[in-house]
Amino acid sequence: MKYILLIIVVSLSIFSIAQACEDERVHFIEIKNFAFVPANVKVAKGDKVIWVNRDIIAHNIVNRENDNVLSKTLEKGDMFTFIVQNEMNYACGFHPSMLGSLQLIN
Ligand SMILES: [Cu+2]
Repeated sequence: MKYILLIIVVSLSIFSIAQACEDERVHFIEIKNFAFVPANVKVAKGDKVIWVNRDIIAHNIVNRENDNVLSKTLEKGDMFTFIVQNEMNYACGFHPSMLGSLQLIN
């Protein structure tokens, strides 16, 4: 009986850990050759999005709906972390042809 309880407790713990990992998904977006790669990412609320600038040119992240500048100026190798609250179309403030989007799946 004790073993059965132990198995149940361990199973529930593993399930909780798996659930927690799933709840905190991380999406990496590379900025390279004047583009966001991938440009369109499917996300859920609470997901973490991390942009990494691979270019030698500086870029940033600007919300296209309200022109809010979300990140600092990202130099080569800089990262910007963002927790998803809503869908977002964004651009680079320095290079308006650089476009990307975060699309909500839930
Ligand atoms: Cu740019």
